[in-house]
Amino acid sequence: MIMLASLIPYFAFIYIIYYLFRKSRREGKIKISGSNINCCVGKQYPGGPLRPFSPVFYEDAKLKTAPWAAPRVSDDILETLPKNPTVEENGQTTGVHGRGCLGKYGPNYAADPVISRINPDTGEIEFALIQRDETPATWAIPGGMVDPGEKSSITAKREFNEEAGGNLDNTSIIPVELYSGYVDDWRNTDHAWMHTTVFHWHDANCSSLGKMKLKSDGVETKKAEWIPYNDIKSGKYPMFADHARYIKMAVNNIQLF
Ligand code: RP5
Repeated sequence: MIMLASLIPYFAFIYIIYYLFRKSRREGKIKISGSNINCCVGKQYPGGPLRPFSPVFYEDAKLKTAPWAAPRVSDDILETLPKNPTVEENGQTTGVHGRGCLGKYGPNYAADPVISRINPDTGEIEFALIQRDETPATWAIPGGMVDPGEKSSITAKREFNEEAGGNLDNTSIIPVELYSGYVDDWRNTDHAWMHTTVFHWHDANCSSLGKMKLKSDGVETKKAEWIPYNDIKSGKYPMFADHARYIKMAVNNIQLF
């Protein structure tokens, strides 16, 4: 009995170490491969390209209080949730279990407004793009997350107005839906991924939307500009996620006009 009692501090020590280890894997910053990771400030992130190794659990500490985030589920429930379809297909992993820094388990719905014009002076196709305020500061279609109950076509307009300082509310140009599905976004994990619907407005005569002066919101976006397609194609403006693919779809759509 006395011998067992003398082991209590030893077991308590082991338990505290185990508890701290589990906590550090679940919250905020974790160390993986020598990198300090905090995905929500856009530094480094263990997700991204599929890797055939054991994933780590990661959920950003901000998710605990963010109003847009769903409540955290237990490990047992997590294992029963639908998996990232790309992971399922390849039998691999993104490297991350849990939500990473996305708010919801499963698909996280976004909408992307692609706005193009033909520049009357150069005859070139140009796109209304923003530079995201994160590192690396890639260029992007000014899209964003769908609010609860919102239609994705409304989200696309709202996000464009907010992030690029334009106005899509009263345009008579009818948008074309170019794509709806999975996004190859660096924030994807095995249990949470981005899904977007892409809408395309094209002003062939540069007589309405094409005349808009763009302006960044100074919060999520650093710059908002009309960018010639040739410069996007040449790689001068590194693009966020799958956005170069959506721009290419829009160019194919313009050729049908
Ligand atoms: C991408 O993330 C989508 O294509 C959309 O443009 C964007 C939405 O995320 P936030 O801009 O809100 O970070 O996957």
